[in-house]
Amino acid sequence: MKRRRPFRGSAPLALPLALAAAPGFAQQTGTNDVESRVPSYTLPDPLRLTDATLVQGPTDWREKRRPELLRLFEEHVYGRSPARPAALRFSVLDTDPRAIGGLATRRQIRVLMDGTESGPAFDILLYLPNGRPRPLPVFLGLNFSGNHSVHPDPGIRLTSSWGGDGPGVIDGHATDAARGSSASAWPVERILDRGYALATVYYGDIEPDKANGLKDGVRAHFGPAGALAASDWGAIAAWAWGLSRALDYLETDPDVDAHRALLLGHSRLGKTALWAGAQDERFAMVISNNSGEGGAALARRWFGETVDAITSSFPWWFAPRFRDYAGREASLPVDQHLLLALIAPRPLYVASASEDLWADPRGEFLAAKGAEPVYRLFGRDGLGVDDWPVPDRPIGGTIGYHLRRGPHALTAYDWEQYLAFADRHLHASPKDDSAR
Ligand code: GTR
Repeated sequence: MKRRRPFRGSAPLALPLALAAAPGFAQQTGTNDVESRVPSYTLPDPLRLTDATLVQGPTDWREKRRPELLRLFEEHVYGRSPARPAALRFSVLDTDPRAIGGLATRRQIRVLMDGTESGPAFDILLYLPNGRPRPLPVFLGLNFSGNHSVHPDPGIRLTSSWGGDGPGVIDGHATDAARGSSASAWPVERILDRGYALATVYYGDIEPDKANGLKDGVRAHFGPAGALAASDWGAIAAWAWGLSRALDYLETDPDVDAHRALLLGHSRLGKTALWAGAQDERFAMVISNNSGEGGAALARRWFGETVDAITSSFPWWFAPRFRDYAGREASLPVDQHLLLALIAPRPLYVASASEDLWADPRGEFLAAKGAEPVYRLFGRDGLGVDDWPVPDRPIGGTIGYHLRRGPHALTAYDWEQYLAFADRHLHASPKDDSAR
């Protein structure tokens, strides 16, 4: 999708969990792609407060540990986001009941973040399968290249925001040639056929993904103004905030059951989906596809991308303070298993790809494993296995996981697992709040 740093190495081996704690080096520089060189590390205990008190049950988690962790992730990793703007308003731009050859109703909605037509805004593309009982469960995900890139449907508005450098984009502006350019990541017909609505938003509409993108995005409008302080929000937090504003709209759409909103994201947008889902408990399920460092992968595990690498290449993604932990991951007060734990007790799916070593597939599995104690606190199961599964064998209970054979991507295979997982946890029970 986007340019990735080159990474050497062979496909990861299915090693027993115990090897994660092989004795090793105290401090590393550079990156590592050799499992046997991963040093030992100790993860913060999800069920112990910073003052060392043990979390005794769901009430302690909700009232003490969860707020504490949210604050720590804000302060040290993603930065603090503002509340929902009081003036937030939605404008339905168009509804076509006969889109995609009559398969779906296409609705496009403009989210006016300060309530004015001239202020910051982004567009939601919503497909509703026709002939299905409403309100419908809905997948929501940010896309990388514009709403028009998810399907060749000529009725989708071309984004007028900065569109990066993808196919059909000329000098940052999307053209008709860009229609459907990301369709392989968005099997729209299949999703609709399975009885789900699909809502998507171009992340660049919320804030352009570039070093100076801040001046053209929501952070410029909702502040704070001037130079960023250590715990001010980064771009991931801004995109995540946009997802909550999209859900604000979905709550008002009578064709959608916002209690069954399934949040999905790939790669940097997987990191974003996790942070949005961690903060906003209205999301009924969260899916992280190959989210890697700053997403589902453990920061303390020296494998693949590091805090140093990610904050050197993409300093604007995080709160400025995150950079302080480059090469000092062990002193981070959180690690990413705690981000996953913040989704509990809601269904969570973490997916890796065997050739995606930069994202540390095994570290993603181990983070999911590390979140299990919180699911158990709520009487839910977690992954249901101890060993990292072989490729193409999906596993899981309330936490789903698979290691797809192949490269960093969001594929039809990934979607099939998400649809099955969603069916299992949410589809059969409209308006059922039990999973929340
Ligand atoms: C890479 C980055 C990863 C991942 C990826 C993507 O270059 O190092 O953390 O987010 O981009 O979003 O495609």
